[in-house]
Amino acid sequence: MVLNVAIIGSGFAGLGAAIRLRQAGIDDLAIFERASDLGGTWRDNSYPGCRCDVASNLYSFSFAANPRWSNTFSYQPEIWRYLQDVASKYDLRPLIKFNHDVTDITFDTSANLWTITTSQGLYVARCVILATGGLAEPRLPEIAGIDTFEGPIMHTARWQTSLDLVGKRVAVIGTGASAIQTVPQIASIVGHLDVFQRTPSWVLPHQGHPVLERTKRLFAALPLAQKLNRAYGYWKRELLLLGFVKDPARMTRAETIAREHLERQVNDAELRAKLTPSYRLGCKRVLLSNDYYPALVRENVDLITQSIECVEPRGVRTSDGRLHECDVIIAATGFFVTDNPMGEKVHSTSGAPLSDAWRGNMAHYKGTMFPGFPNLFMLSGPNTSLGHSSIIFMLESQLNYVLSAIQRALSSNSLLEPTSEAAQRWTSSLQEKLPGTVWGTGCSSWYLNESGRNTTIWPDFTFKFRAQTRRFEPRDHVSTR
Ligand code: N01
Repeated sequence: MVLNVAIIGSGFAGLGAAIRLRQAGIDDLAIFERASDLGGTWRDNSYPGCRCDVASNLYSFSFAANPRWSNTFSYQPEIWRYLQDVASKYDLRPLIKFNHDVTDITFDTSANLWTITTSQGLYVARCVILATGGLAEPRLPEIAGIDTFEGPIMHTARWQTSLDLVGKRVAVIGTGASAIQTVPQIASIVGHLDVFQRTPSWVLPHQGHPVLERTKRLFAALPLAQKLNRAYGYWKRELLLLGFVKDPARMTRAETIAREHLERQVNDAELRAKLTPSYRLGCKRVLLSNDYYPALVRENVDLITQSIECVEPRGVRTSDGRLHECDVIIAATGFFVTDNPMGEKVHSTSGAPLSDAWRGNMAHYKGTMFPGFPNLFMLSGPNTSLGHSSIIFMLESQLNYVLSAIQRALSSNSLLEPTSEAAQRWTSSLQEKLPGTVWGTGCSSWYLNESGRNTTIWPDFTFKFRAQTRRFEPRDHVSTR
């Protein structure tokens, strides 16, 4: 059977795509999911303390509000449950082919169809939506000798609940968003904790708090009240963009707040100095926490800032020659983002891998379509991530475009792809803008690819992206039958 649309991934993006397609009357869909359950990054990141740093009223589908969020900034179990509830409400489970790992997506020019190779066989589809996400492939650190470590090594995105950390000597490598959430949770149960920091993060006070029962009742009874709350949160975040994009010097005020936060929570001047970043706030992801610094000042916790020389069977050796013995290593070392292996599995009509778009060797159109990839769409594609607001808003914007394109492609039985000129115009305008933003102020981050080019971030107001993805623009595409 030829599918109308093959959706790869069952996280926020994949589920959102299936809902919108079905609402538009498009059937013969399948969602391919490599795991045995849905939820994407919110299924995989089950480490203790995992929480979203965007308020839940905004970090959820506009068409599926949840009046029962228990916290203004929800923890992972509740977000994952939300996705399960959405899948049930829209009856999506029958569409999902679980345990189907997609290994190749190639366009068959003789049949004008996409061939999707999975661990459980071949499928063909008229259109493909890649909803595989940017934070899907955990990156283990490349450290000499890491394979020789005698104990377990666990990435935060592959947390093993069966691994008992109580009383153990634990090393956490990395101090990004995942580390600062999990360190406070495990610090009180482990015997000793060494936190290996390569670059300090800017940490702002967390504003999250439990939602009052009466607020939940209000949101349930009066959906407009929740919509207004969402709109308020949205516009407050849009204003932040002035600092991120228009004038990074505006970040000075937030830097002062972060420094005061650090001073309030850490008395030791030497430790404070180690924790003070030397780059502009916002250049790397801004972190929110009220319990990370207090965890670091605990008796049983050490912040190690000497660089890691190697890993040995009994622990981590730093450049000062010291061996930090440990029983378990936790890698909070992030993800393959600009070098996501998925990009190598998808090929254009001429055989070029989609990963070229992240490398900066291939222009993209609205982060969603690519010349040479007819009827193929990517959600959370190049330059659609954000440093200041909710990625769900961007996803829903992309879905407007994707839906309008797929309706046209299916109804006219045609193949649509952006012209090289339109894609080049789009990509060049972003690349002209990005160096002047906070992400171009000279730090290393997962927003930048190997050559330092930012192929990740959308450098403008999100409402501008919404306006530009409102509907399919025929003049920017070639259509063939
Ligand atoms: O990963 P990261 P993450 N030796 O890449 C260090 C989302 N997220 O999983 O900064 C030593 O940010 C690396 O050091 P440096 C969110 O978008 C959201 O924490 O490169 N250290 C860094 O400290 C987030 O931004 C939430 O010098 C090494 C850390 O590891 C994104 O996921 C929660 C190393 C990696 O930090 C990724 O966050 C969790 C090495 N060889 C995740 N290699 C929320 O919503 C890497 N590092 C709050």
